[in-house]
Amino acid sequence: MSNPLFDALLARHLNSDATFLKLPGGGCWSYRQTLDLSARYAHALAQLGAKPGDRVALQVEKSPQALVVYLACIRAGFVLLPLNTAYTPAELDYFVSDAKPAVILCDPAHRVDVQKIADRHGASVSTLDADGAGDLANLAKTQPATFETVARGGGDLAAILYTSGTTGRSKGAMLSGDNLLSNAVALTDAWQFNANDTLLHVLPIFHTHGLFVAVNITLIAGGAMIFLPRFDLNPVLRALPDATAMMGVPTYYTRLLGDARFTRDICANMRLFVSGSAPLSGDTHREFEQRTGHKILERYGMTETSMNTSNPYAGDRRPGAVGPALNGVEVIATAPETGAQVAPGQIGILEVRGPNVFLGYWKMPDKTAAELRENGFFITGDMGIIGDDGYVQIVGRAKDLIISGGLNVYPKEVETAIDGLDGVLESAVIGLPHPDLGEAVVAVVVLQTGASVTPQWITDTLRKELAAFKLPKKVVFVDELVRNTMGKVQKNILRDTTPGF
Ligand code: MCA
Ligand code: AMP
Repeated sequence: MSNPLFDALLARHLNSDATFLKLPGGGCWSYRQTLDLSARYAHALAQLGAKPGDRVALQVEKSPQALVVYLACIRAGFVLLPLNTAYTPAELDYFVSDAKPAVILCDPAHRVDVQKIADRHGASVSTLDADGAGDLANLAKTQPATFETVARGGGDLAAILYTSGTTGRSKGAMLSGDNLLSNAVALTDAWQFNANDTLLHVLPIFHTHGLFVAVNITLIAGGAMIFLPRFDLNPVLRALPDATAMMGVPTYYTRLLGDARFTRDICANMRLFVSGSAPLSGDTHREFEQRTGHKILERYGMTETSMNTSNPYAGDRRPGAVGPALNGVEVIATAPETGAQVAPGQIGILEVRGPNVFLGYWKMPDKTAAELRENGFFITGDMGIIGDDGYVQIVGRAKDLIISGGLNVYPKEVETAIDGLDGVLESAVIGLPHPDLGEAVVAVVVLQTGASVTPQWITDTLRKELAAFKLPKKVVFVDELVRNTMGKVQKNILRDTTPGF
């Protein structure tokens, strides 16, 4: 049965005793062990009601077992729907109502809340905790360790990843098996990943960066991963001497640089540090090189496209640039008003075309048509300059987006939540430079006359509705919001005048 994603990522590892995962307690999982478990999980998910093409929603803490759910989905043709563990029940309810998964996997601690959501939308629920224990693991134990691979075309849907939208409602980016595979192949090649590599894996596995970039490359190369539950300095510093590569958001690298134990010696075995998801400052790039002798390799991607450009592995890794387009990917810059391509060196909106570009937004044909041109170019909303040599430099965003510690926050969503609070007249949410997170969310709020509301009350009340990473790190009260003659709030002025961090 043909299933190109299974064939390329998993098939040849089925009987391999090579190490796939190295775990914090000292344990190791071989490829064979991991794949045997993925067969059991595939059976278990099928027993819970999932059929090929059905969505399987996954909102659980990072664990090897959570990763196995992804592999099980590949084998059984389920569409993985990974969700940030920070999402509140209200946010989860939206994703479930939109994507209609057959199965929702959640932490046992959230089962009661999730069951109510599942009952409303006709899904079944099973559990996995941070240690990989739970109902799903128990059910899997009773299942066979072989599984007849389900046939899937390369163009079939493999995953849906929700990304927030400038107008509020999150959009489900539909990624096919070929989208994932083409990007994984291009990156494995570009970054020279091989079976001798040990990737220090500290990213969450509910985003493209930690899931598809990190994991798929390792699977293609046949390497190993030191699989840590999260980015924490002590375990990372302990693990670094045994790793050859690491991927992270800029915050990981600034945190490492802030620790005197992070030295050239500790990186002696390393061959590659990759950064992405948010801009890496030239200062961090240079300081990192001085400290370790390594030039961080910065690349640029999006949920809708996976990776688009990368600084070269062998060649000029330029601070402040994200490198040329990856093999097979086209990147152009266009004028916002006309959509015409601008000359090299001119600022334009970056557009991307290639086998990496997603199929469209789930059940949102209008939004898909607005962002994905008929000629195949996806309009990223990032402003950039492409030089004569093809190197791309990102200079800003045409979309109103804040990237905080590598996580996207759309101001509109936070403004809508704040504006709905008692005592609030209106608000503007902006991103301000933050020493740890790169940018942090700040709310500038106008209260109704006579309202006795505190910043703390605003944050505490929002917490019930919004994932904690979207909450303002600072709430500032003003008498009025500065507007232009058209009545539009001038966020650039607010960014200049609001006290920062
Ligand atoms: C956690 N908090 C945050 C963030 N993370 N607040 C703002 N921005 C954040 N990124 C809040 C929590 O809600 C909590 O709030 C408090 O900070 C402490 O939480 P904790 O989990 O302890 O924080 P942390 O461990 O310091 O986490 C920060 C982090 C993490 C390590 C930077 O957010 C992280 O690993 N980020 C990487 C995200 C990522 O993988 N991005 C890739 C997606 P409270 O105390 O109020 O409850 S983008 C992508 O995939 C595209 C395709 C690409 O190009 O890569
Ligand atoms: P997401 O929607 O979470 O996939 O985030 C994608 C966005 O992250 C892009 O549109 C960019 O704005 C930003 N991004 C990703 N990589 C980089 C990078 N290396 N430099 C600057 N911005 C980046």
